[in-house]
Amino acid sequence: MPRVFSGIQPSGDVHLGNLLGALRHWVAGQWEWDAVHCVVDLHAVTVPQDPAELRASTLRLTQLLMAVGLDPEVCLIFVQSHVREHTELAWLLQCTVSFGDLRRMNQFKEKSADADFVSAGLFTYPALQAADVLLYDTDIVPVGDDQRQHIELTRDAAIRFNSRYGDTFVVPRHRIAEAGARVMDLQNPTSKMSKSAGEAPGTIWLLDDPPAIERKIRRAVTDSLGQVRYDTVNQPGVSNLLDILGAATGRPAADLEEEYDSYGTLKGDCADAVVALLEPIRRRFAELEADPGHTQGLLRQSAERATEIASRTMGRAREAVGFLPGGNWGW
Ligand code: ATP
Ligand code: LTN
Repeated sequence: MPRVFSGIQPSGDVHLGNLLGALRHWVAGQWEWDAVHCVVDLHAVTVPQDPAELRASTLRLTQLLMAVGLDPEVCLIFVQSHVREHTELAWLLQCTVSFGDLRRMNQFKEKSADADFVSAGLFTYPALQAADVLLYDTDIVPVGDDQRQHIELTRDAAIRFNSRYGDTFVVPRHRIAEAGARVMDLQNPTSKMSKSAGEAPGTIWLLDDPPAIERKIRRAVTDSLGQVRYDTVNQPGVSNLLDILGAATGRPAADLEEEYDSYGTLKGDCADAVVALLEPIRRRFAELEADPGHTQGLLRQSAERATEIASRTMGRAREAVGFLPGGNWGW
């Protein structure tokens, strides 16, 4: 069975873009593939984090993943820092990708542009991401459109490593679903909805209650053209609402435009569809949140299973590079 791997950062609460662009495909994929999903806390510390908040959001994100429908009995859900091989392979891959490759990464350019402090880790972040994927012999990486470049870099890193040192890694490919691949901020529809950079009124959080969802969608920025057209260049706000409605109801956004002639009815239907999508998630999350020990127990077991796979791949990589056996962990 092909393996899929994907990661999500505990850098803030999960939003509608994460759900439509990534998580719901992960949920569907767990039945089709051998699925591995990771809460990537090592990635989150590329920018400063409050330690207590990071701990809490790592647990909370795990619970949210289960609330959206990832079942730890069906797929593997684990925390990145619980498996040391991620940092170890990241080093080898930092020595495999080039400075020029990393400098071209859009996410680095966006995240470093207005930052007072830019860590070296933010720059080398894609090498850690490549390590995540390659450690699990991944065939397919389901992500939103913003991650396309990172997965291409991962492929290049695997190909370069294999050609330098001999066949070591499976070369993965990305899978970007069309609908919901790029949900935009409701207040700023030319920027993607984002956990860390999002404007509160422009971001729908998975745990928002129905009145908050309705208010945010009612106030979403549109335009003064007065026509409902799917045109992401001239009508980014309206197109975003059509995208969200389409992704939430399973219909192509471009088909929906004919059914609406006012922004008010489009917003009303969009809000109803999002409320219906998020209500069951909120309910399941409340149950999981009430028993943190249960989630922590599951994470301990999944760290063991993940380590088994990752340590095998890491052993191959160490041998391929030419490291002398003799480490005190049995290598
Ligand atoms: P941050 O703002 O901290 O970078 P993020 O909101 O981009 O966070 P990630 O943890 O980086 O979220 O991404 C998790 C998954 O959600 C990835 O597969 C990513 O492609 C997808 N994703 C993130 N934002 C969107 C969006 N606005 N629309 C569709 N998919 C998205
Ligand atoms: N960089 C990704 C999160 C991420 C990831 C991964 C996604 C880290 N490791 C491995 C897919 C596969 C992001 O910012 N969304």
